[in-house]
Amino acid sequence: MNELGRLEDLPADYVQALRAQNLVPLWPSLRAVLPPGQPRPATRPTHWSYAALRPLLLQAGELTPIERAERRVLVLANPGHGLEKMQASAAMYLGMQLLLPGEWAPSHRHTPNAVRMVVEGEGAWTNVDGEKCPMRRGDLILTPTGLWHDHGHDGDEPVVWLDVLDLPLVYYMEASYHVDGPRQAVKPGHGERAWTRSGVVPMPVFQRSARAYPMLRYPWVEARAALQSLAADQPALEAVQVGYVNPETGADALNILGFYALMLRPDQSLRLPVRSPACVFHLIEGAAEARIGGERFTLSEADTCCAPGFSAVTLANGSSSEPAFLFMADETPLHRKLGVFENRG
Ligand code: GTQ
Repeated sequence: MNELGRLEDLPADYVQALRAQNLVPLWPSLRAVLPPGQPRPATRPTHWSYAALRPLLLQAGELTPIERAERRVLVLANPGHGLEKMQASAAMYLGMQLLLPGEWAPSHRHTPNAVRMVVEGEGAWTNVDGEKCPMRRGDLILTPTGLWHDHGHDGDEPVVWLDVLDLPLVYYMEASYHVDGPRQAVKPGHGERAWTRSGVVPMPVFQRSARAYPMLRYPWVEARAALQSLAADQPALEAVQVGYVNPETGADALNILGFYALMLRPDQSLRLPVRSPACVFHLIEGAAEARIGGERFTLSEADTCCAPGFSAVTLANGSSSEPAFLFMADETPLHRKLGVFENRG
């Protein structure tokens, strides 16, 4: 590889003359923007302990009333990007949101897509496009781009959930904005009831479903049962994994980020293929260890960690008697659409 010329090699008055015309020489920066062989992600392997963040989140509940916060969220920021960027990876944003009994997070809609992974507490709900979705531990609830949503809480204990948004990407695209709106009336219909049985689906003989997103709530009881059935049916299967899809099209549930649930059998250690997208792991149930690049994280329930793209990841169940269940979010749909997806095995 040739040693490329540096900026300092050029006469200062020449560089100045370029700058005056909004011109920049490529060659001093060529290797930075096109590094050899593989990208150099800013995203760092990072672990967020729920035990450490929970008291700080509850403290936010005392310090800032919901009216002053709109969304009471502590952002899980990746230090590799700089905390102020509020990114977990290039395309993913993660936040832990707290809603206290009786509180209401007002209705709005925005261009970034969001999902909620419910972490703890009973009695909260999200109204998405008129569908009132109860929030139970492990449930995945979509708020696709442009749909109205508000969060309410009729229970009597704090409710916490993990928000995953494609905000960093949409913001980078200069396409991020929100609109406030009135409280949304609850409409009839629950996607997960209509799409509830394997192998048989609603047949819109006269009319295709009017909704681009026919299913908004993916109950954990169903995803967990699917993983256990899969594991029982295929004892030799290494990766006991399901993906959250749009049941009408079979495509990824949302356009930009992908969502999955994974079961590790007791004592199982699973090496994941090295792939281009960054990936987030959130432990729903059990105990696990994540080895990401040279880092090693012990995950307790509700812990979250992040792996940069092109990194070697091994997940291990920390129990010899119980399965472990993980929720995963990644940038695969985006990479595929852009044509840059790679799986290096
Ligand atoms: O609940 O609508 O973590 O709009 C960030 C932005 C949550 C939400 C976040 C949001 C929301």
